[in-house]
Amino acid sequence: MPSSSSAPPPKLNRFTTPLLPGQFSTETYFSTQPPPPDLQARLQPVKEFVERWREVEGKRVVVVTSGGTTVPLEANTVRFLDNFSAGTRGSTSAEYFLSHPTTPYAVIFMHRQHSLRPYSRHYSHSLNPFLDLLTCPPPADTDSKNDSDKQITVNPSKTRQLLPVLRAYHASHHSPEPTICSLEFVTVNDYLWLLKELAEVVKPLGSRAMFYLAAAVSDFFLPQDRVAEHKIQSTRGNLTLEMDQVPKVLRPLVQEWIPEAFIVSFKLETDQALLVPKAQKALERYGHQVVIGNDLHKRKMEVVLVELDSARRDSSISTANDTRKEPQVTNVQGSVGGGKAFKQSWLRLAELQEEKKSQGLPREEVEGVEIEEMIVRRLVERHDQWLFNH
Ligand code: PAZ
Repeated sequence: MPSSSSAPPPKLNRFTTPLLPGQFSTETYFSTQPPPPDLQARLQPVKEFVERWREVEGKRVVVVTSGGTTVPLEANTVRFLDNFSAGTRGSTSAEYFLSHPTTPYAVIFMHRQHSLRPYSRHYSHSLNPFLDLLTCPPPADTDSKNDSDKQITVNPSKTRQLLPVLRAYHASHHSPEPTICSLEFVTVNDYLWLLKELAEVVKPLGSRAMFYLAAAVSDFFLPQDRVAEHKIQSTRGNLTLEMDQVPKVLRPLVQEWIPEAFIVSFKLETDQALLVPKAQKALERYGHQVVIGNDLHKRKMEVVLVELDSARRDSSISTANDTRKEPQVTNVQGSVGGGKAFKQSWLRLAELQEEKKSQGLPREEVEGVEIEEMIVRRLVERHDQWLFNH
């Protein structure tokens, strides 16, 4: 078992990269860490969902991952480490995929238990409490036979906003042919196993499948044999944790499990200067299609899409200054394969607001726009291209 405390000699993974102590290859991980006990039963509805949509010619399916993973410190879990994410990005994006004007997707929504979900997210936040939607009947005689005394209705001032959300929720979740299917994870181990198995389930869709990996996944974990069974007692003094590295499953996802799919990953940073270089590095390393960089504090206002610029692969390209016009293209020195070029395009909420304003939308609608609408719109165009090329 890799662990820096026992300091075994470096092993090689299947790509012959030396593994440092405390690093797991994907193979070692899945052969030593047990799957969640009910994994296959949980996947069954997803298999049926994929089978149904596969028969609809041209229908696209997106796997959206959303929310943060936990790393439990105890098997009977009282304490755990968590990754930052409320599930806003994932649940909001899922809605825009479901309602895309020309190409509505079917969505497999793989999310952290109790994190935000499409449609219900509008009313689960403390800023918009669900109970404030309702009118409260006056206190009634509890013995009254008159049921109209006890009826609860939606406050008329809220129905205009609620109705389209409710309709979209019912159409996607409760129609005879639902367009969303959900799967929950809690721990990073649940997440990794679900992602691996989902890739196999979705594989028959080929290039019609997209992965939109917005979940915040822990980079570190505690191997099962080092997790305490019971609550760790404070009487034993201070607590020292030594965690191992989670394998980078993006590589096998892209290169082995489902190479035909269109794959989008996210990169979260707190130093904006790192966004583009780290996104480029991820693209070089894993060879997928798009990395979306977002800064923790500005993630609702702007994001950057970074892609390989295959048209300019070997040319020497200078950096443009204005990132708001044409996608900026930069050349990366010393990249794997040599001379790889990337293009980056910034998406900014202010631009979407301008667009809506120029279409004459009322002020409250302009103010309510979300950056995920732009992200999804752009990705659907890229997926069109991917399908055309394949
Ligand atoms: O769910 P949320 O809106 O609160 O946060 C979304 C996010 C910042 C976790 C997501 O956009 C993201 O960057 N996910 C990848 C995180 C990472 O680099 O592991």
